[in-house]
Amino acid sequence: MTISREIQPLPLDEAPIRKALEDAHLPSLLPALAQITGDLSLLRDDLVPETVLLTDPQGGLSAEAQAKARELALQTLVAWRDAGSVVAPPPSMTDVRRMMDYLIGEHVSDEYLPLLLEELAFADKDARAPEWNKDAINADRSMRVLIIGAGMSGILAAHRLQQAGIPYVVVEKNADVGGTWFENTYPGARVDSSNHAYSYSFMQKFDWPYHHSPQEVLLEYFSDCATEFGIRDNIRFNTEVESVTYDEGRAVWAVKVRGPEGDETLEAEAVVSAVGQLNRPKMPNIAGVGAFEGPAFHSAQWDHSIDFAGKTVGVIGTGSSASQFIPHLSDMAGEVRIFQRTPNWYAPAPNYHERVSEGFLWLATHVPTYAQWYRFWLFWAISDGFLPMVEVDDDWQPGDEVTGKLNGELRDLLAGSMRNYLESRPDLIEKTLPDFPPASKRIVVDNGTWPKTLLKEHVHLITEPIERVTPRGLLTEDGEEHELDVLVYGTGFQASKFLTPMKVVGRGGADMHEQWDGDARAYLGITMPNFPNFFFLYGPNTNIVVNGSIVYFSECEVQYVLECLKFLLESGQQAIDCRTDVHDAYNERIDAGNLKRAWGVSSVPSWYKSDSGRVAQNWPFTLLEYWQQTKTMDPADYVLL
Ligand code: N01
Repeated sequence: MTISREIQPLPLDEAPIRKALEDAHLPSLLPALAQITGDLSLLRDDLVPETVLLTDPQGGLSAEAQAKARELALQTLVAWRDAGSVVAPPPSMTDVRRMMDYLIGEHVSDEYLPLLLEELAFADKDARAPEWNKDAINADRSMRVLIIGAGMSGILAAHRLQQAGIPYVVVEKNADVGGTWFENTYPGARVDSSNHAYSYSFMQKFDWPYHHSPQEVLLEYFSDCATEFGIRDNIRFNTEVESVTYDEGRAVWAVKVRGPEGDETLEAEAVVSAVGQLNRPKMPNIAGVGAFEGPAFHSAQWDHSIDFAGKTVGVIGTGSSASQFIPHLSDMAGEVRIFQRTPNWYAPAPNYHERVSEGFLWLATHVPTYAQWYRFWLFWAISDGFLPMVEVDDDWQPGDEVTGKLNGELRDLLAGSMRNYLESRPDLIEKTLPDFPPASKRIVVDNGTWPKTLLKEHVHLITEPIERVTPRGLLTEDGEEHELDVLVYGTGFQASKFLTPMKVVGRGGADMHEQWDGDARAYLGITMPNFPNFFFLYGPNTNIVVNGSIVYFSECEVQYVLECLKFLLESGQQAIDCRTDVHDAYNERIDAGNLKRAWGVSSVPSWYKSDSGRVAQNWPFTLLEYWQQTKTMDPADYVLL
């Protein structure tokens, strides 16, 4: 089991405490100490952080203030240990608010408090667990739920249904759980949000080895969650859903699956799609794909049998995946030719490849609530406060390099960082600096590895468009044929083709894909008209761009789905079908919101948009708003069947 939430006793020797404090994240440590001792005077005015910025973890505290804070922490921990290491009773709301205010250096708005308390999950309290049970509400009612997919969202949905006593089965096409973390095994795959935030709020892990852990650590985490939740026996592995059809007369979904034993039809009163947005590899629409005679594969289907030593490897694409595996390829291969169609913005994350320091780890596993306060700090640093940086000002014009004042400041920061690295190669600066606003497409996380890779002599960045794939390599429009030994497609996923290739047929024979007509929409990203009791997790317009972790969204979505099921049990209704007017009005607002964001107005290609150019993936508003909207279910939004 890798999910450790154990807190070790403090040692009698002061030396290890003092040593660990050298690595302390002080803005998180002092509220933790205030909480365990109940002594809020520790949150001294002279030690209040000025900022919450990922690039300035100590919040602008001067060296002198940091030294004072460390000494104060040492004295406090020693005294607390000597008094028996008894954790003070849970703090009052007023006290929690004071701790939060201290940590972020300003007043936390009232609206955020309940959300933040859930996210903090002190004392292992799972505030989002259903406090009801199906049989207590209606033991006789048949309420079987079929979940498609056992990745991060599917595991979560299964756990919540189990907590509520609702029978469920999970159908998973792969041989094990983990979804994206099971499939993407390319070298260098790691989570590009901090894993202290990219984890379930109620299953926080205190001993993450890295700030951004590699794929195998994330896979282990989700796998251990599945085991600990006790859901594995309800998962049918190596089984793929082919079609889902609603039987109106019986208010039951017939789910046709293909598994090791052949085809079978399962029945359920409700279906939860947890298939993810970045699930089906996308091959580029370049002439001759398939013509290359050497080994060729997509990043999500990495061929681990290949020995790259001495080989010339071509890579199409420079998105988040390619930016992670190309540096590793450059260590292994003789030559790497990178074919870039559109450049990216790179966000500096200095700790991207770093192990969590020993001192931090020690504190996280010896000081109760320290890890949770660090999660809160991250939540604040990456969340709603960041949104204004991608807003479109009223005087924005198509073609502008920034969408507004703050976006311009972000641009300067990112461009400055890239220029510094590539100072010696103006040609690379020219090729890598985008002429479009930051956040028009996904900003790639980096710690300087990308520009350093480009500077290697055997790495070539080619921006000449590809004309076609040939048996020997890639022909670019300037007439040059780039001969390759291996070709890797880092070309992303069919993100806007939600639920492809499944066929889903709802009320009145409505076909889900036909209804969407290439442009997926849903109410809250969760339900859509004509598909009663069918719920999406990570559905249309629930992807976040700059603010937060996608696990947070899944937790909100699952909470809403559970509310819907509870309503069905309590009301005795057979099914709920989203009202068309509610769905349409909601989507109008989403579209208008996205048009006020960099990714909505920009014309650069990105997986955020469907073929029509509409942003079908992204949520344009705050995290708070999504939490508020999904906290409860309003029956008035639905046709009751
Ligand atoms: O895919 P992408 P990705 N000709 O779609 C290029 C998540 N992720 O797999 O920019 C030439 O971003 C395309 O060029 P362009 C993360 O959310 C998470 O890299 O469209 N080039 C682009 O460069 C990420 O955003 C982690 O002009 C073509 C690339 O292929 C998402 O997955 C790690 C082309 C595709 O980039 C997808 O990232 C990795 C063509 N015809 C990924 N077609 C984590 O850490 C496409 N391209 C959790």
